[in-house]
Parts: sequence; structure tokens; C-alpha cells
Amino acid sequence: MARWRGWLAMVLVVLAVLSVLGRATEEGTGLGSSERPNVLVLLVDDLGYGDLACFGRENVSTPNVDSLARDGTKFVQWISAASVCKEHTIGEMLRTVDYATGMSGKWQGTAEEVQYCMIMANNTIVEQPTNYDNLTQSYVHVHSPLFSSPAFFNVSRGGRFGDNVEEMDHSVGRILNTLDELGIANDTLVILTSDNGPFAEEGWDKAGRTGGLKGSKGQTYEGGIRMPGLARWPGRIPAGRVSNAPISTLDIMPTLAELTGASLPADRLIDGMSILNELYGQEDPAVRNRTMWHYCGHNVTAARFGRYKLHFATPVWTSDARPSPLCTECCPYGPTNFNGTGGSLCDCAEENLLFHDPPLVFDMILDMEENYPLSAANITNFDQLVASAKSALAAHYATVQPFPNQMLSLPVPALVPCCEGSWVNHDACMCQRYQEGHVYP
Ligand SMILES: [Ca+2]
Repeated sequence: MARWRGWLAMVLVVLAVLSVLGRATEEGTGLGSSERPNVLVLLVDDLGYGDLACFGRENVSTPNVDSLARDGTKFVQWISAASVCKEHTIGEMLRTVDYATGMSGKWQGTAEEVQYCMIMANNTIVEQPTNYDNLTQSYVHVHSPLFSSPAFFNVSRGGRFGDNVEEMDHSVGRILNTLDELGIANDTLVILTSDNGPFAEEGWDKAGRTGGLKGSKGQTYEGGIRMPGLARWPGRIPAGRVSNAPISTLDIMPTLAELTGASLPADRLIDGMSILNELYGQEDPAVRNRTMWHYCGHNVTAARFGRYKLHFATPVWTSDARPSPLCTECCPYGPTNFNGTGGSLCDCAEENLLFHDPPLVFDMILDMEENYPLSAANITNFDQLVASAKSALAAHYATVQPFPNQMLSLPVPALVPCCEGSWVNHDACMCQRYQEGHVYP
């Protein structure tokens, strides 16, 4: 069978991927007997570190995702690129080495911005606004507003969020089953992770869980940035292994570049690094001793230095003194927002941050909950560690330039994706034109 070599990124697990996979397999790309794998990246939206059974959640059932841990490697220190969502350009890179690439995902607005929501097939909007009633499986999971299809409504023991996680897991199962049916499971690297931690300010019933990690979405405490990380490539990635190497979602691109022979973009600095050795089960000192910068807005508020993590600034949590608080370690700013609706994340404005000099330092091997700040009394190299971090941060800042945040200026009609024409004419931004089997540009 002609082997399909492709990369798929999904903002959410979505069944439309399956038809892309099937077509691509039939057509093939004619790359001969290369060892390069198919690549499937599953990026779940707002799934917390503690939301999968294989990461310790007891009141949801996730057998399909758990199979990735059983048949592949589970990374317990997989760090998101940011504490809120972001974008990828991996598909463009892999096209340069003859991969057929595709993406299924979503552009999501709030409930009040429903027309911003759309379904895309490759670069084509095929439905706008999204009709949630028509979504058979898992498209919008596990992000609020937590729609469930009837088969998954009220089935989990983890509430509405648990229902969403189980429906997402079901979709992952269908994708993995299709890889089996097509006979390409052994030739396919599957990576599953999340983009950021739980949206705690939406309340306990709507948000995921961090598995005991501090903080949540929007924060550079581990609860906002540490994600479940799973990678499976039968015969290549060790099965049943648990890795505590510090991995970044930003590593996916350089890793795939090394794996496929693609060239990384040369016009910019690449923050990630290849983790191929770690995927193959070999400890890589460069990965283990790495530096990672954790941004909040335009500023680095925390950094990973090998096994240590330093906080230069932490959010000032808003206290909610009610007997049943909406959330803890969170920022639903002001008493008027303690009405059960939540909505605000901790932001990065100076007045809402507490600055630390020397920084708070935690040992991420011994204290991943970030409860016990270290000092010179605990570790002999404390002063040297802090000095090195400050020096490295200054060098890092010298390589970046502030860029206007386009999200703050939305909605700008020219920037809002629209079925036909421009957002200036809202009526033009409505369509339902998905056809099964059609290849969209
Ligand atoms: Ca997200």
C-alpha cells in the first residue's frame, strides 16, 4: 500500500480528520521506502494535567487515550508553549519534504460571538456559524461551553466536563481504530497533548483539573502550562515508559524537522529543540538541562532551568471567601464576578502581579506542586542559579521584540474569517457547504 505521509494538527479532536486520512492513503505521495512516519498531532483544548485516567483522574474513563500511554510513552513534564492558545506552522514545513498535510480545528468565540465560530476543512470555511446540534462528535471538546452529543450527555462520573473528556476520548479511539484499519498504525507517530490548563474561573463544574498542580489557565504556575503528554510510534517509541524529561510543545516542530529531514525556518529563532532521543527512550542531557521561558503576555514571568523553576512574578489571586468558592488559585476579578458565571483569567497587568526578587525557586523533581520555595539555605548554588537565570533572561529579551497583540483589537472585520467576502457584511459570513469526500483547498 502506498504509505501516506502527513501531518495533522487539531485544535480539537475531530472526526473530519478521518476522511482526510482515508483519501490521503489512497492517493499516497510516492515517497518510496523512506522510514519517515505519518504524523498525527492531537491538541485538545483546555484539557488539564489531571483530566485523563492515565494521569490520575478517577471519575472519567479514557481508555483510548490511555492506550497511547500503554503503547507509547507518557511524558509527565510536558510544558505548553503558552498558558493560552497559540498557532502552528508545522504543516508548511512538512510540505517542503513532500508530506501531504491537513488540519482540522476550530476558531471559537464566546457564546455571545457565535458567528465567530466556524468549521474549517483545510483552509476552507465549510460551516459558519457552527451549528453545535449538527456536530456528531467531540468537535468543541473539552473547552467550555461543554456541549455533549446525546450519546455522551450525563454519562461520566465527572460532570459535564467529564462527559466532554469521554467524548473526546471516543473520538481519539475512532482515529486510532482507523489507523489500524488502514494498516498504518506502526508507521504513524501519534502525539496528544493540550494547549493550556483548565479555565478555573468558569467554576468547578465547567473546568478541568490540574491534578494538584498550582494555578490554572492564564498563569505560569504549572497548572496553567503543564499538560498531559503522550507519544506513540510502535516499535520506535518505548511502550509503557514514563518520562520526566522537561518537554515543550514547541519541540514538536524541531523534532519533526529532524525526523523528516525538513529545514526549520531560517528567518527566526526556534525556541524548541529536537526531543527525538527522549522519544526513543534515551535520556538527552541537553533536554534535561534546558531553559524554557514561560511568558505571561509580553513578559517572562517564570523560567525553567533544568530541574529548577524560577518565578519572577506570580498572579495576585482574587480571594473568594464564600463557603463554596467559584474557584481557588484564580482571578475572577472583583466581587461582581463571584456570581457563578466566572469569565476572567488572571491577566498579566503589572498591578495584578506580585514581583519576586530574588525569584521564587522550586525544585520541579521534588516539588512539582510549587509549594516549597528554595533559598540559599536549601541549595548551595542558589545565588549562582539566580544570577545565571537573570543573565540568560536578559540575553533572551535581547532576541525578541514586542509585537502588537492583534487579539486585543478584535473584532476587526478584515481579520475575522468569513465564508464569503468580508465581516463588514455579517450576512455574508454564513454557510453550510461541507460535502463528504470533497477535498477542500
Ligand atoms: Ca485553550
